[in-house]
Amino acid sequence: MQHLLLIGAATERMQQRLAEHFQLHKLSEIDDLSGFLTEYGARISAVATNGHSGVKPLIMDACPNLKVISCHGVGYDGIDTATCVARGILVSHTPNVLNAEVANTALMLILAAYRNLLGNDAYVRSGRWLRDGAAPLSHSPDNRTVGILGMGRIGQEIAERLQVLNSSIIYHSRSPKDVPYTYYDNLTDMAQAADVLVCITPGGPSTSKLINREVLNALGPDGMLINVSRGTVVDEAELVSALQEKRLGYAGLDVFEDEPRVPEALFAMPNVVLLPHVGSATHETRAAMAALTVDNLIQFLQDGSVLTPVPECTAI
Ligand code: NAP
Ligand code: 8YV
Repeated sequence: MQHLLLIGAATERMQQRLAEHFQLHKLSEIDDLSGFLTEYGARISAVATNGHSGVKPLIMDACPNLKVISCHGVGYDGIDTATCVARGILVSHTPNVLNAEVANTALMLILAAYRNLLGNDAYVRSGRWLRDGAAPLSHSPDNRTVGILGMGRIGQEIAERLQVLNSSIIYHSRSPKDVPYTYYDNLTDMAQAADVLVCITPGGPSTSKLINREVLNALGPDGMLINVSRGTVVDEAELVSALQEKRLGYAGLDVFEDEPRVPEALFAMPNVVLLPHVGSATHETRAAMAALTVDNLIQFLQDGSVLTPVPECTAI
């Protein structure tokens, strides 16, 4: 049996399936990593991980016969694909099976922010409804112009689901896509035209801090920023000051620059909705992601290919 190193959490079912096909080693149960790598490093041919944990250089270097990395998640910014390509290591990820869930999360954040879901819930629980009467009015999410940064698999699903709110969809990516929405080749111009800006690009250097002061100012004091992509896409310090100075109206955030650390300045803001990176985190979707993570590895055992390679590895 080939040896597999499991990095990060995995459901019981996923662990069970991995153990049926591989000699399974769980990083979480290894006390002496350097001792483990000395003994098993050369025997590890497969890794299952997630996009955040990735595979650290220490492990990459100590596993010279690594052949496949299966990422549980569509984003794989924690995996050094350039090194993988150079070493002939195949990398797979889990696209599409989570599109609907992440799109639901974006919609949930838009609705919660406009309709003051958290404030109204607190209004009931704290007894203010009884004491003070009707709650203050909120704003409607209907008929808004929504700018999507990243019109890929999930971006397109978000656009489709936004039809129920009668949204006008505009978008920005590096190249126009074959979609019935208006393309902006300039992100600031799109922010200027949008009521809501939804970030759903990959993370990594090419998208680092795309949402900067200029973009936030263009979105404006009534504007809303939704981030379900990666925290690195937004300049978080600029976001906090835009909200503090009321240059931005609302924010709905599932991801942060330094997770699980979230700027405490955001905690007291009633116009901000915060989630602990749960865009895909339902039992149903995580089961589908786990199944694809393992299926990729089984496919590799069968014929040396994977079902859903990351684009960098399609030629391997
Ligand atoms: P995808 O199909 O590859 O789409 C990514 C889109 O981003 C493409 O339209 C791409 O178009 C655009 N893009 C890439 N780099 C860009 C740049 N520098 N500037 C502007 N646009 C850029 O990916 P997906 O499956 O939709 O997933 C997107 C990301 O969502 C993942 O990589 C992950 O980081 C995040 N995600 C988060 C959660 C969560 O739990 N919150 C869950 C799943 C995924 P161009 O190449 O033409 O620019
Ligand atoms: C998860 C995600 O946080 O798929 C992604 O890119 O961000 C999420 O679905 C994670 O990757 C699960 O391991």
